Amino acid sequence: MAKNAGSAPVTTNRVAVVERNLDDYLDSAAPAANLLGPDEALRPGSGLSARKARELFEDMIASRALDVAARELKRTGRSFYTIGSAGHEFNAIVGALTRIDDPAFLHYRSGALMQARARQLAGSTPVFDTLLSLCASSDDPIARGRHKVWGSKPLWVPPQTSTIASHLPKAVGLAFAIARGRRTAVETGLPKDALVVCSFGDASANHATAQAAFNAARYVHKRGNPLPIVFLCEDNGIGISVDTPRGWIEECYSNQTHLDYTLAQGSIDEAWDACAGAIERCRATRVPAFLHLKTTRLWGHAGSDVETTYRSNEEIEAVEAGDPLLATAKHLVASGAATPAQLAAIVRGTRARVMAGAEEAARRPKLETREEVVETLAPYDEAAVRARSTRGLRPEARAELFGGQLPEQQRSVARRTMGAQINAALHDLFLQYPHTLMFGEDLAKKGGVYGVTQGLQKRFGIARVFDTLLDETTILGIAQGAAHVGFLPIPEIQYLAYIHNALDQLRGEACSLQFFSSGQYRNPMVVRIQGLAYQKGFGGHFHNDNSLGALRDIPGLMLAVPSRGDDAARILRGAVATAEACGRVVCVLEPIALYHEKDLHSDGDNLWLRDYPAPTGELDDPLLPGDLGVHDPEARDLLVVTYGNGVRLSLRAARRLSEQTGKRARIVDMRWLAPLRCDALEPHAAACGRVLVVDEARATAGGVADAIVAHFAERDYAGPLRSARSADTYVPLGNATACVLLGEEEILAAMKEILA
Ligand SMILES: Cc1ncc(C[n+]2csc(CCOP(=O)(O)OP(=O)(O)O)c2C)c(N)n1
Ligand SMILES: [Mg+2]
Repeated sequence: MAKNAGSAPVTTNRVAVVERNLDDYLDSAAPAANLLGPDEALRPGSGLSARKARELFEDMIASRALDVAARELKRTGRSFYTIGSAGHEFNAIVGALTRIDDPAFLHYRSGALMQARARQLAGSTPVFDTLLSLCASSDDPIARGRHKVWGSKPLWVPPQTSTIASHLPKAVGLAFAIARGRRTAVETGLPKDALVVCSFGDASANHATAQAAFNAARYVHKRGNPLPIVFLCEDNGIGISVDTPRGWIEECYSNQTHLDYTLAQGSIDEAWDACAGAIERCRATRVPAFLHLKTTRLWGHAGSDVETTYRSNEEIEAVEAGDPLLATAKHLVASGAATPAQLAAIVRGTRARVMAGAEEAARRPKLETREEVVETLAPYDEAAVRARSTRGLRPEARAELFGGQLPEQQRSVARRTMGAQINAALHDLFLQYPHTLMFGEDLAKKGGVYGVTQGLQKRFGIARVFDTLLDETTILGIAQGAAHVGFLPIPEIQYLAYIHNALDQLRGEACSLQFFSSGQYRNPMVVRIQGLAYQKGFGGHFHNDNSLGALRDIPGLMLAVPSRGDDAARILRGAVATAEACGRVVCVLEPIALYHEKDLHSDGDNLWLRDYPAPTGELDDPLLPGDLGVHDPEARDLLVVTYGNGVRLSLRAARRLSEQTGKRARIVDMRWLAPLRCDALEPHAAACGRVLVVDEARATAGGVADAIVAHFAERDYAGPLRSARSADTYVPLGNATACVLLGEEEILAAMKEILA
C-alpha cells in the first residue's frame, strides 16, 4: 500500500470525523416522500422489515458508541482495551438471524452481533456488560474482570480468547456434538435444529487452526455426519497492517465441497437476505456454511494502532466514506424505513446512554486480590470428587459388560499388564459414565497402536467410540465442543510428541475456559496421552518423547503419570471423577514402555503384573493428587521421589543398593505431577534424611525434579538433596537411547553418592 507520500498526515481525530459525517448527514437529509409501515420490507422481496432495520441500526449505533467509549475511557486511564467493532456492524444481522440457543463463538469485532443477540432476551444489558468488561470490573458478568471478552451464559456465548482462530476447532466440536447428543441420548440442552455460529477475521482464516477447523467440518460432513456451523468471516480486507489479497476469501471458500459459501454485501437488506439464506440452509441441511460478510475497519486495528504508518490518507478516507452506519442511515432514509429525525434521535439517545453507562462502569470494583483472580482457574473439591467416583456402577451391569469374566478375576499374564488394566478401567468408566466419548487416531477399529482401547467401540458403539481424522487440534476441538454440552470426552493423543502441535487447544482454550467465564462454562475432559521413553527397539524421539514441561506449564491443567496397572486404573477413575465433579481438564500420561511390562527384577518374575483393582465404590478407590505410592515404607536411609518409568528403575536400583551396601531406599511414586503435592512428601523426607529425585524427563524443565528440589531447598531441608535426570536432548533412534535416558546404573550411582 502507498504510504502518505507528499500528502499531509492525517492528524485529525478520526473518531470525530466519522461521527461528524453521520451527524451532518442526519441533520441535513430530507425524509423520503413515502414512509414504510413497520412491517413493510425495505425492498420488494426482501425479508428485512422497516421495524427490524431500525432495530439493527440501533444495535449498530450502540456497538459504535461502545467503541467510542472504550477510547475515551482508555484516554482517561479508566479502561484497558480499544479493539473495536467499528466498520463491522453488519454482523448485527447474524445476531438477529440466529437464536440464543445457537451457541456462538465470537470474533473480537462482533460487538454489534452481541447487541442484536441480546435483544432476544428481555432484561439483557449488553451495553453495560461490555463497559464493565472494558474497565476490567469484577462486576462484569462473564469474565469478572479477567479479560475483555464477548461472553454470556444466558446468551450462549462462551468467552473467546485473544489468540485468533483458536476458537474455531471447539466450535466445530460443538456442532458435531449437537447431533451426537441425539445418537447417544445425552441431553445437550440444545434444540435439535440448533446451529453454531463462529466468527473470525479474514486474516485469521489463514491460520493453521482455522484451516484445521474448516477441513474438519468438511471432513465430518463428508463422512455423512451433520455439521451445523456457520463460519462467519468478517472480511475487512486487512489484518492489523497487512492487506488480504483482493478476492482471496472468495477464491478459497466459494468452491469447496461440503462447504456452503455465501457472500453477504451491499445494502443492509441485501446483506440481510444473503445471511438469512445461508443460516436457513445450514439449519435445514446441517451442511457447514461459510458466510462471507464484507465489512470495513475504521480507526485502525486498536486505539494504539497508528494507521497512517501503513495506509495513505486517501485510503483512510475511502474506508471512512464506506462507513456502514452512514450507508445504512442513507439507505433507511431513502427507502422510507425511517426519517432522518428518527435516526438522529436513536444516535443521540444511544450515545448518551452509553457514555452515562461508561461513567458508571468505570467506578465499579476491580479484582483486588490474588485469590479473587484465581478463584475459578482450578476449582477442586476432593470430597465431591471421591463421592462422584463411587456413583453409578452396578455389579449386575458389570457382570453383563464383562460377560461373567470380571477383570479382577483374571489371572492371565495378558490381563494383568498396565495396558490390559487401562482397557478394563475404560470399560468400567464407560459403563459408569454414560456420557463419556472416546476418540482419537486408530483407537476405535484397531483398538489403539498398543491395543489399549481394544473392544470399546464394539461394546459401546460407534457413536461413543470413534476414530477421528488425523489432526490433534481437531481431536482437542471436538473434546472441548462436546464438553460444552454435557459430554465427558476422553480423547487420546497417540504419542506425547503429537500434543505439542495442538497445545494451544489445551493451553489457550480448554484450561482457560473456567478462568475467563468465572466458572460459568466448563469443558471437563480426560486426555489420555501415550508417551515417555524406554520403548525397546522402537521409536526415536517422536515415539519416546520424555518432556512434560509443556503440560506442566499450563495453568490449571492436571497431570497424572501411572507406573503400574492397578494405579493406572485408579488414576483414571480419579481423573474422570475430577473432570466430572470440578469441570477440570485432566491429562493422564501413560508410559508406553510399561504397557506390556511383566517383570521387575528378572525375566519371568512377573512382579510388574497386578490384579485389576475392582471398583469398590469406596471413597479411597480413586487415586488423586497427594495419594502417593510408597514402596518399602520402613526404609529410612534415603527417600527416592519418582514417577512413571522411574518407579520401576528405582526399585531395581534400590534392590542392588541394599544388596551392595545394606542401605534401604524408600521409593515414593508421585502419581500426580500437577498439581505437584510436595507437601505430601515432607514426612517421608523428614523420616529418611536424604532426598533423591529420579526424573526420567529431559533435564531442563522437562519434568518435576527442579520443582521438588526447589521446594525442599526453600524450606532449608537439612539433609542432602540430589536429582538424576535424562540428558537435555531429543531421544535418538536405536540403542543410542541408552546414552541419553536416565538408566538404572545412573540411579544406583546417584543413590550411593547421596549416601556417601
Ligand atoms: C495466534 C495469534 N497470532 C497473532 C495474533 C496477533 N493478532 C491479533 S489480531 C490480528 C489480525 C487479525 O486480522 P483479521 O483476522 O483479519 O481480523 P480483524 O482484526 O481484521 O478483524 C493479529 C495478527 C493473535 N492474536 N493470535
Ligand atoms: Mg481483517
